[in-house]
Amino acid sequence: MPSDLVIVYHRQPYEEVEVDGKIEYRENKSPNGIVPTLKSFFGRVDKGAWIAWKQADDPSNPDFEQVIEIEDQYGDYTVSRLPLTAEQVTSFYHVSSKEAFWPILHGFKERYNYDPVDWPTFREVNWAFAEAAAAEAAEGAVVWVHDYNLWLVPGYLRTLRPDLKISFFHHTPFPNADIFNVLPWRKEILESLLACDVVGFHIPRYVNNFVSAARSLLDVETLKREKVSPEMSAETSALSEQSVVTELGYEGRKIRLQASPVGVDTSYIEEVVARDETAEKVARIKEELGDAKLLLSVGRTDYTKGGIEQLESFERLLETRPDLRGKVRLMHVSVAANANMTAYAEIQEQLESLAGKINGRYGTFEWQPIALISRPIPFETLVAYYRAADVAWLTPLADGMNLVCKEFCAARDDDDGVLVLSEFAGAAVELAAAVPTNPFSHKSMDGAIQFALDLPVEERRGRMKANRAMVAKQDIRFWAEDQMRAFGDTVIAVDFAAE
Ligand code: GDG
Repeated sequence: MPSDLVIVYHRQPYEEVEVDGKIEYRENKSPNGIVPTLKSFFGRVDKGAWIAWKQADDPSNPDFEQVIEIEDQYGDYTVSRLPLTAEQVTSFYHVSSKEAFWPILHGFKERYNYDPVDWPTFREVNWAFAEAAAAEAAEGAVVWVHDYNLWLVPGYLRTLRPDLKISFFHHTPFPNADIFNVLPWRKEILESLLACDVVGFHIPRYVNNFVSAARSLLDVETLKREKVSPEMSAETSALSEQSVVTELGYEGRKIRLQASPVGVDTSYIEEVVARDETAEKVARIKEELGDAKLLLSVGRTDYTKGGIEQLESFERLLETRPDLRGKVRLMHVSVAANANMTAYAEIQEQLESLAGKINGRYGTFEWQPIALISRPIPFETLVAYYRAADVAWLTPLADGMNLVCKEFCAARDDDDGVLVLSEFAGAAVELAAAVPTNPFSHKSMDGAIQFALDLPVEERRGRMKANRAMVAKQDIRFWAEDQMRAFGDTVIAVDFAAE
């Protein structure tokens, strides 16, 4: 049976585990993240489909079923697993996407590595995703494609199936023409995106940047521009915009541009917070801390996340504020998602060397200023650290959104804790009550962390209440609903209240 909603997302929507020689498909251990929200849409259609990839030694004869049927709490849906060789995965994902696109998307021209990109393989893999989506989609179905590693899917899909409604969401920033046009495949990528009905981004800045890139190369027309809502224009952020283009015309078609900030599952986080085990964990962490304050930083190991800049600022803090020695601890969680890539391995080494230097310079037998954690922490434990922290210190140089800051706020129903947030995280346009910091400036970085540590309790509460209200308002459901609404009435009715 063909599907009314097809989600194209490079990862599979469950964990595959082998039990007694048989493969079982299980829900991901932690219901945190966007995958469960995406799957929840399957409950609203007669039939859904998910397209992802799976590694195979011989893609023409894979040792697994390519299309499997799943029936779970979310509904009935098929999962198509495109068999890709290890070489194809490395080429399309680790090389083209991570070494060439990722640095450009985040504005790091100097890290852009063009030479190893194999464009024919990138096209081939994207074509395979498009073909698989076309095979599953019913007449007039919605196909929702995620992220830049699938940039060419909309264009191919439009050729294969002109009847479909295609939406594409970027989880990263989108740079302006000056930076985007470093990519030699710029025109092909933009033309593919303009084959969509809806192109989604986290915030208005990325939308306007996309328009700047499109305008530089193609004859696009701005059909509609709207004022940005107050919920997305905090003056404290470097990424705010006053107005945003919401409709473009290209080759006789209208393309809706939609800025919807991804949010977090506040109800799930609150449920974890309410558990007795969480309270016990928080108590243990606080006991361990004694009278020291906990600064918490969480993120993937990536040069975009500003980890080095943060450790350097922490070193200056200990240097200039001897009174804080023994009184603050920084827990820096930096987990490698792509440990085998040179750029990430380098950052990891730099973090380790800097943390070691600071601990060596200031630490004592009783007190180590930095705990550098490189292994993933279970989400429930992470929530306990969110609860125990005095300050969440998040300093990315560029970040599409940054969900950690929202998780931190969602976990603080005690209305305490201070969020220090980079002006260059997408979330900064929403969280006007965060303490803003500019990771490119020593003065700003050092000033913000000291300001946060010295903030009186009433002000902490006022800021946290305001941030929490925004995080609750623009949560994960708001995002999904907003993206779907962009299609107009024709599509899947969204009714979260009915859940
Ligand atoms: C991309 C964009 C955009 C981290 N450490 C642990 C752990 N995490 C979880 C956090 C959070 C997630 O990973 C990280 O999300 P972010 O949004 O902060 O960052 P990216 O991974 O770079 O995500 C980003 C996002 O897509 C969504 O569109 O916001 O800008 O770069 O949920 O909790 N989770 C666990 N242990 C850890 O040690 N369990």
